[in-house]
Amino acid sequence: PSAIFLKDYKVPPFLIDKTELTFDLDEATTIVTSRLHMRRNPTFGKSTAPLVLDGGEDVRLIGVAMDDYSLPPEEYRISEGKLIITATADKFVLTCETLLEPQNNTRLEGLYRSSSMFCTQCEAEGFRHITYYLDRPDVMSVFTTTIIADESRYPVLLSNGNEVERRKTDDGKTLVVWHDPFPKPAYLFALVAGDLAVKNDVFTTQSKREVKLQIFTETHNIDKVDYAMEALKRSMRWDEEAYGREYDLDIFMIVAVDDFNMGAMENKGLNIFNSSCLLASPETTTDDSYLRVEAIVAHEYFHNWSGNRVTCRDWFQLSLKEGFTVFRDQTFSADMHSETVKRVEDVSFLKTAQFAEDAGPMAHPVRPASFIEISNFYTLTVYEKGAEIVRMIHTLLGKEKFRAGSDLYFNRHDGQAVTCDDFVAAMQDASGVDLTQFKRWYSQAGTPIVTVTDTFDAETGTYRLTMKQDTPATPGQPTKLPLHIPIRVGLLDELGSALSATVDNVNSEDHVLHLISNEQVFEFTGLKARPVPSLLRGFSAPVKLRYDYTPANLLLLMSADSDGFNRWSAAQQLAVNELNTLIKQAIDGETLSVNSQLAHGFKALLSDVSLDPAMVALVLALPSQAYLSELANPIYPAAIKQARQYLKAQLANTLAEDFERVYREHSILGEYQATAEDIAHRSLKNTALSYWVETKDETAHRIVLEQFQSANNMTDQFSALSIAVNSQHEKAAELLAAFYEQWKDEPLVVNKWLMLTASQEHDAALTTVKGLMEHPAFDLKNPNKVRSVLGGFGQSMSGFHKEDGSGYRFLADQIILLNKRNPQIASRLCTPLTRWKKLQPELSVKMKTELERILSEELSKDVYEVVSKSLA
Ligand code: DPP
Ligand code: ZN
Repeated sequence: PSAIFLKDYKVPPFLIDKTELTFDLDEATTIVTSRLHMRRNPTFGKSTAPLVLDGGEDVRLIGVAMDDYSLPPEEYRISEGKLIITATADKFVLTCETLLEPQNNTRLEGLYRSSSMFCTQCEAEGFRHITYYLDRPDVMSVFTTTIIADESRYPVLLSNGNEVERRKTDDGKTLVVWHDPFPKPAYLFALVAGDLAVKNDVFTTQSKREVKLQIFTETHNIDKVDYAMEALKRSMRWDEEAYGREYDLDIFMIVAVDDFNMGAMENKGLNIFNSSCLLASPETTTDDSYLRVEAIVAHEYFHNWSGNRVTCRDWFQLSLKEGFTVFRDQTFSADMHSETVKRVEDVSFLKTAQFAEDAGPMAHPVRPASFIEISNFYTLTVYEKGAEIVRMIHTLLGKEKFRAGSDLYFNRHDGQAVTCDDFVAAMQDASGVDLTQFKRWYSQAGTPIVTVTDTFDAETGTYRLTMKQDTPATPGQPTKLPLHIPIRVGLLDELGSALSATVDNVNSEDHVLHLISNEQVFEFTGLKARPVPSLLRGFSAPVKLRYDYTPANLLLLMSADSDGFNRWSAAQQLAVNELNTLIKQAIDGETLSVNSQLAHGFKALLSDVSLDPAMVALVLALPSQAYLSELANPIYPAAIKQARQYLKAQLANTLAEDFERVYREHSILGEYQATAEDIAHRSLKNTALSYWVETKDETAHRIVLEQFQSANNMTDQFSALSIAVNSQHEKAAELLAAFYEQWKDEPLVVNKWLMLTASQEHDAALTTVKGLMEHPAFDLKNPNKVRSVLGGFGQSMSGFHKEDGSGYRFLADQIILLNKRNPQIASRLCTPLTRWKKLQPELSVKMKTELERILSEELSKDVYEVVSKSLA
């Protein structure tokens, strides 16, 4: 397989003004007829280039005609999946008839079956698995879609836009025609057919148009869509208020399907969702999942403007729509709940998973320069780091100018397929802020390290911060240029009060410093004593910050900083420092011991009733094994597990009474509500219980059982179960069995059970996961189940990182098995193996051996790209 390069981009030689599709649906063989109204693209220049249409090996061509002249076989050819027609007019209608086998489509790209329905997934390059087409986002076309199907099995027939016709055919089938007036790229095409239940609602837009809202699911799930419907209406309102963006069609539909490679898809007017990202009920859905449903409903809805009305010119520009839309959904969730809590959660995720990606063999710029398989670039870098770039632009411009920039962007480019440069240009033109150097964030991979040192001159009352930036080399980018890094800073006195200081003639308690060189000095004047700096407030840039804080500094920031995010950040730093000491002891085979300063901080926190319980819970959560692995070099998995368990038990024993008290204080009674307030109480209560149970106190152990049995919501029941499993509660196995019995008919709950079971930390973890693969609840065809079991397993230090390498071998076997069936999922499963270079030497060689074994197989482009780059 070979790479495609951004620098080779050329406008398409042909355009497709209108696309008329007819689907004669059948499980075994579906016939698709397309009529493409095509012409040569005037901006391509004079050309006699042949017409080359994208297709797939799974598309069988029945016939092709040009302006109703059936082409004989010598006038076209098919090569490497592409249909090539040499002689074409300047303007013509191309008719293609293709045959598909939806029930044999296990890749879940193009048209496929999920349970009893038909559905599609076309992003990024799935449309070519339906018919021959110019399958690239800069070819935008007006679609009319006719669906013919058997009414009794497929009463609901949906596509993009508005339904314009419905009638019976001569042979008794139903025929429905949908027309979408907005030109769109093929990746936004969708079709759904099934016997589905529907929930209806209405939204009145700011200009007083009524939009019909519909959510479709299989009948047994329709009682679980109320929350998504409310979230949709909140999203529609928010996008009007925050961005002035109104919905444009008369109908907006969402369909839930069980088998889906991604979370959800923003097809124009017809979003298709993985049911795990749409369905919610108190009994079956945890708080985390509620918030996820809300965020993803919002995300896909927001794409209607940032992605659909203004789309990407080519797939290198993916972050144009994804980074921006993630930023939009993050801000939305912050507005709906708590800004600080949301920020901590997002940053925590970024620093764990995106930083790891940026430090590994698949590191790539937010706007990649090349790829072998675009599906591999739906990454944390494109999404989450991309969102951080937009957030930094927001910081640099300020709220009003940012809004002016986004208005200009949408107005200037409505109906166009554009680039990240176009986005930045609109921001710059509307604000007058020079973003020339800033743009390097799009092209330079790797996480910058910002090292800060300071001095204080008592005589002049001047405090100086010296900042250095350095971005480590990444594959293909040995040297790096300095970035424009906005660093938000405040200063505290020794009691924790905010200090005003003057920087560049501006006096304030909070400054945004512009680090633009490799090294720079910033002067704060007007100070009486040496301050404690609160650096990188709100995580104003996606960098690794290094400053030598004393434990006392960190305790001060943790208890007193006016920036809520940095209070959390200080606690995390303190925990990381203590954990690193313990990890080192574990590696060296010493007895673990630490004089924990964190305990003092936690004690104060647990008694401060003025704090948001959700924030307290976040501060109490020790850095995850995954985050500690990201920080470590090399990674000693067993030492990380041991250190973390040790510190948790220490803190639990020191603060047992506090944890018990907090558990009881935050136990809320009454009906379940997914409000920020109730979620916060549950979160703190369950965090407190997770510590308390570590004391081996009998009451705590009894309470875990009671909560498991009497909980009236999944958050509390599942928390009790997780706590039992993670604390190796003597009844853990019994509870796991009981939970499965209780929920075996609810696939989404079973997925959580699979994940928890597969990620357990114990000696038999590998045996357990092998058992799960044979369990009746498992299904290799369903991506959610594969992710639960194999994704869960990849997190287990004891199972995955078994000393003899058998955990790696097991995962490699599964990747090889899935490689042909579902390349996208197989490729995702490779992620934990891409970290081999960072592992302790004995494990590293074993992991590498497995990667080499995978590479010796005949591989899909997806898996080939990840594995070959990992070994390079
Ligand atoms: N559906 C995926 C998302 O919204 C890809 N566009 O991020
Ligand atoms: Zn998206």
